[in-house]
Amino acid sequence: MKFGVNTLIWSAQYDERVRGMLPAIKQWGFDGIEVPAFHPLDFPADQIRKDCEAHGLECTVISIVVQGLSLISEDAGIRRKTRVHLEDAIKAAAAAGSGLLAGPLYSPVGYFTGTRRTAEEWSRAVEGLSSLGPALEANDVTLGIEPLNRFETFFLNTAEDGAALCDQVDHARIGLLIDTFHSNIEEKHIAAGYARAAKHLKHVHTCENDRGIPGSGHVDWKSVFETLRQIQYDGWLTIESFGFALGEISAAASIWRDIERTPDLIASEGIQFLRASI
Ligand code: LER
Ligand code: MN
Repeated sequence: MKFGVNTLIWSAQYDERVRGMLPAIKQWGFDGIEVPAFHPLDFPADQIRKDCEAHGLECTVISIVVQGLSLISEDAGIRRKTRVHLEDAIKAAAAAGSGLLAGPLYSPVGYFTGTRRTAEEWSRAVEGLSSLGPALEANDVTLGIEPLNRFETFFLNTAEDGAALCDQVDHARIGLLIDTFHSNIEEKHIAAGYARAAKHLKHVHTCENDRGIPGSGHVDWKSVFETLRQIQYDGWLTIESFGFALGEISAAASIWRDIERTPDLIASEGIQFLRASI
């Protein structure tokens, strides 16, 4: 297994603040960083690739479907633009040296229709995701679709539904990212969600129930790690959290206070806990 940390802990973009953290991230014991490519055409892929090489780090990439786009929209034009956005994100991930692009890649975080998911929306997601197959092959990238908790999306909340979606898409490069933070809200048992996702599991976000230091809250890590070992998961364990005062990013993640004494501690103490536990 490899250990990663998402740079949204320090900044909304890959910038000098993040670059300055790379020596510490390496020294704390991480194998790689996870960087956001929310706007793939403005993504500094070359810089990230070079910096990672220079510091002996690898990289994974997350993206979102930005406001105004949606793979499940009834508007075929919006769906087409969303596929282009996702293909650009796939290319950006590959250019940064990542073989993985993950995140809630179906509709924007915080987008709701006021009703539950419809069969039409489901079919559009299956069709839209399936259409990304050739771009994934051409760029040697794998997709990790992330279910989110009910307060962030209505479309995909559980590992069960994520696995059903991937069963229908049925593409070796299209699977799931399961995040303990969301699972803690939506699953009866977090570990059971990982067992259900097993066949499709491509990426794991190891987050405490409050997005604080992994190991400091009530996530049942012991059973999660037992299950990950049982299903022979061999991918990334990536700590994801968000700066405490990063404007739009903190707001999107509903971070309204200092979760820990410093953001750094989420990474530096979190990795110690993960390495000692797995
Ligand atoms: C958002 O809650 C989240 O978990 C992120 O991974 C989405 O990009
Ligand atoms: Mn996540």
